[in-house]
Amino acid sequence: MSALTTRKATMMNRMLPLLAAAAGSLLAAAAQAAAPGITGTGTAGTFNLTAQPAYISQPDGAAIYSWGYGCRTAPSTSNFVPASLSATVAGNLPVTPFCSTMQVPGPTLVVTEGQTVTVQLTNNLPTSAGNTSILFPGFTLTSACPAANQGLLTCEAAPSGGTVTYTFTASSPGTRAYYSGTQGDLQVEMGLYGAIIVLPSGAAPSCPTHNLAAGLNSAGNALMGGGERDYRLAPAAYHVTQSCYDREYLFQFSEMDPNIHTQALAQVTAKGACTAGAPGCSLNVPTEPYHPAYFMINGRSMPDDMDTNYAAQYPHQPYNGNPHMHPGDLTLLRIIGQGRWQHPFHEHGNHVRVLARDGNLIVAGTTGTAATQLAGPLLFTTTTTPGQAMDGIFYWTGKGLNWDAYAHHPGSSPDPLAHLGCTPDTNGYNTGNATAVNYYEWCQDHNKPMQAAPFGDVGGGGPVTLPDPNLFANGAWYGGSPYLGPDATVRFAGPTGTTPPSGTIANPPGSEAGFAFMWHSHNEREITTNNIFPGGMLMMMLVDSREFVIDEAN
Ligand SMILES: [Cu+2]
Repeated sequence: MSALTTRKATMMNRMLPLLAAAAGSLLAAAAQAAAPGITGTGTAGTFNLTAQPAYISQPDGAAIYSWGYGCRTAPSTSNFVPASLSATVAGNLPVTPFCSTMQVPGPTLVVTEGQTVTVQLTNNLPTSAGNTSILFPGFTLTSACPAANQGLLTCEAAPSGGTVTYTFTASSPGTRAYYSGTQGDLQVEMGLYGAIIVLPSGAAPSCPTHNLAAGLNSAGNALMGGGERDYRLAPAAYHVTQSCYDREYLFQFSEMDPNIHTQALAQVTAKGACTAGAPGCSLNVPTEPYHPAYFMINGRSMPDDMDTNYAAQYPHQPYNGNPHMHPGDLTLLRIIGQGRWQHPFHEHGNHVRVLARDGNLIVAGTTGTAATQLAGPLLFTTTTTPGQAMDGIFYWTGKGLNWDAYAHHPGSSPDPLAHLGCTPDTNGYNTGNATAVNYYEWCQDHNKPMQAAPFGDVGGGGPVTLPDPNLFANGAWYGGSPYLGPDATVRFAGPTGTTPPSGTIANPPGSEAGFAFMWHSHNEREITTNNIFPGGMLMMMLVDSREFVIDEAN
C-alpha cells in the first residue's frame, strides 16, 4: 500500500463495494491473461498490417471513433507461441490468434532475436487523414523507402490503400513500443500504437526449478490438479538467469480525449471521398488543450480490462489486464507508456524489480560477473513514460503479513497440512519442495495463527492485523478468508475454536479463493471513466493458492 494520504485509504474503502457492484459477474469470470500476440509468416517474419478506423467501446457506453493497426491478412500461426519454441510447449497453447483489421492496441508482434522482421503497412485510413506510418524505436531499418514516401520521421504510406514496407533485424530481446511516426499528436491519440516482443534466441539460461514447465507443470502433480499450462512466450526474457520467469503480462497504458476523436470524425465525414492531395483534402484537428476522459490499460478501462482476452464484446480491443499468480511465481511485467501522459502504475503486494528499459538490460557493468548483475531499480510504482517500455519482475510471497497465510496451526486436530512444514532457505522461504502447497511460504510466519491472543498484545501473539481491505479487496474473487486456498476453512482450526468465514456468494471455497490486490494508477483521476469512479487504469491481481489451477486459455 502506498504512503499516500488517509484520504486515499478512505476513498479505496468506499471503492471496494462499488468495484464489486460495477464489475458484477465480470469479476467472477475465469482468469485469462498472459501476453497474446501474433507471429509473422515465413522465415522472414512478415506481418501484413493495415491502419484503419473503427469504434472502440468504453464502460460508460461510449463508442469512440478511433484509428488502429490490424491484420490485413489473418495470421497463419495457430497459437501465439513462436514456432521456435518446442512442440511440447506450443502444444499447450490452444489459443487461436484473433487479429481484427483494426484493434487498439495494435497486434502484439512476437518475434525472435536475430530474426529479420518485415512489416507491410497499408493505409486504409480515411483519405483526408493523409499519410500514416510506423516507427520501430530501437531497431535500425534496412528497407529502402521510395522518395515519394519519405516523411519527416520515416517511410509513409499514402492514403487510399498506399503500402510501405519496413524491414529490420530484431537485434536484441525485450519489449518495445511501435507507433505512428506521422502527425503523432493526432495519430497516436487516435490509437495507432502497439507492442513488439523480441524473445531471446539460443539456449535459455538455466532457470530455477520452480519455472512452470520444469517443475510445477509436470503431469501427476496432484496438488496442481493435474498440471498447469505454460503460457510463457519464453523461459527467460533475456540471456541472464535473473530474467527467468513463470508468467508474463503485457500492459500498455494510454489515455484518450474524446473531443479529439469527435472532431476527427466530424472532419472525416465532412471531407467525404475527397481526392488524396487535392486542396482541402486534409484534417485540421486541434490536439491542444488536452483533456483526456478515458484512461486505459491495453485499450480497455476497468472493468472491461478484466474480461477475457479476445472477448467477443470488444472486437477492436482484444487484450485484457488481469494478472493471476501463485505465491513465489516470478511474474514478468512488460509495461509500455503509449499515451501522452505519464501514469504512476502501482502494483500492490510488492515492488517491481526493473530488468530493462526499451529492451536494454540494466546490469552493473559490461564485463565479468557485473555483466549479469541486475542493476535496475526496485520500483514502488512503475511509472510509464510516453514511448518508453520496461520489463520487470514481480512476485508475491506473503512475507510481512504476520500470520500464516496457509492456516497451518500446531494445535489443529487434525491438521491435514501440518506435515508440510516450512524449512527456510537462505532467504527465509520454504523452497525445498516445488510441489508443496506452501511452496515459497515465508517461514517466520509458519504456524502463526491469527488468533493466538485475540485480546492480547502483539508481543503476546496477538491480536494480529487483519487483512487490510485496501489490500485484500472484498471482490468476488476474494475467498472471504485471511487464508489462502479453496480448502482454507478445512485447514484452519484456531485456539478459540472459531472458524473464519471462507467463500463469498460469488466465490464458494471450492472454486478460486485467492487474495485480490488492486493494481492501479496512483493518479486518482486516472481511476475514473469519464469522471465516474471507479474505472480507468485499474485492474485486480489475484494471488491464488497452488491448489488452484490457473488456466489462462481463452
Ligand atoms: Cu496503490
